[in-house]
Amino acid sequence: MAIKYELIKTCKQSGARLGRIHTPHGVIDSPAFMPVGTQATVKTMSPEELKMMDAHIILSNTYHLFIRPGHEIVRKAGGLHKFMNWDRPILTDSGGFQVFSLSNMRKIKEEGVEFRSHLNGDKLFLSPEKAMEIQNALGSDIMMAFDECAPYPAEYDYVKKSLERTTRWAERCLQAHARPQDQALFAIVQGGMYEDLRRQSATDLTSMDFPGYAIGGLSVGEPKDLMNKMLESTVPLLPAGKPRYLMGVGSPDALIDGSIRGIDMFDCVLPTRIARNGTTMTSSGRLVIRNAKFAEDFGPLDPECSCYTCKNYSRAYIRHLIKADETFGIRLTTYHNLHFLLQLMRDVRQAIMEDRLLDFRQDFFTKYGLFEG
Ligand code: PRF
Ligand code: ZN
Repeated sequence: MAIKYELIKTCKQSGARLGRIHTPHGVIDSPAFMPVGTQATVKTMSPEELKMMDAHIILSNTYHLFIRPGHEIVRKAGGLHKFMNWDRPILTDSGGFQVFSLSNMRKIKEEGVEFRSHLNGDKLFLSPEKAMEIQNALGSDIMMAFDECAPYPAEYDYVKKSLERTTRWAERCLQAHARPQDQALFAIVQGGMYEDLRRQSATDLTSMDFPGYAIGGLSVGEPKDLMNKMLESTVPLLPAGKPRYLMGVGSPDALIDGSIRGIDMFDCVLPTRIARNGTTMTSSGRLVIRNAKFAEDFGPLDPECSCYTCKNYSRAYIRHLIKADETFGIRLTTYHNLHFLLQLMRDVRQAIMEDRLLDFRQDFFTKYGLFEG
């Protein structure tokens, strides 16, 4: 087995899990947030900076690296870790989701998906076997099965056919996986917003014994309550001895609410994406640094933050950089936002340790300005 999940304790107040995920490139404390490095880089951050903020794992993408530079080049470099100079764990998404969200003119068949590159329109093909070949070449610690994320909303009959195909694809991924000894392949539960389909997907996939399970097809535009309901009907069916990963979720409230429902891993482009237009997350809520009211504000982005950005630079300076289109401005906001979410997860883990995650949630939501429910 390429990875091992070690359950340290369950929060008596909330049921959240504190754990350690052991991988060939080191240990991930969980619940964990994974910064997204789609194109073999977490936009504007060096690996040294990611280590300074103590990121344990990053995520990268099969779809993007397949299109450019091509997985054979990454293989020749000695794998993705060497190629990008990151020696901690890497998880790669399978391309399933990105084919649907980015490419044009895709055709889904039993064999796989035909699509056109979002870069130059080239006709390309991804299948379970191809997604495994690419991820085997990249050498990620955790690989994802090739799936279809149904849109929201979607008809019951469509979602049922789609999840059943995703299950058959997961079986083919398992068959095609060439490096199970040093790369862990996670299956992805789908089923749209239908509880019985979610249960069907979870039951069928867990009978196949993957080293970890992801929950896909959520955070696709549905209301928060609906996502939480889907989690509540899915997570209890997943094996307790393996990691559970909620894909594409990363707003502060969803990280806390997902942890409470037994999720161990999360990823999201949110902190890096909003940083690039000058939006930051702080302990008292979101702050748009371009705003004129910060022109002469010489305090840090977040007075409660201990990150490199907040220790050394003011709101006024960062606002100036962003308005002047200076790259250093978005580097500073990106560093802070990633540090903020990594610190949030450290706080969540501490709260689990002390059996007080529901109290922590209440305090955090109140301060962050999220209405309570
Ligand atoms: N499948 C895959 N990647 C994903 C998703 C999914 O359903 C989502 C859904 N939020 C994000 N990333 N393969
Ligand atoms: Zn900061």
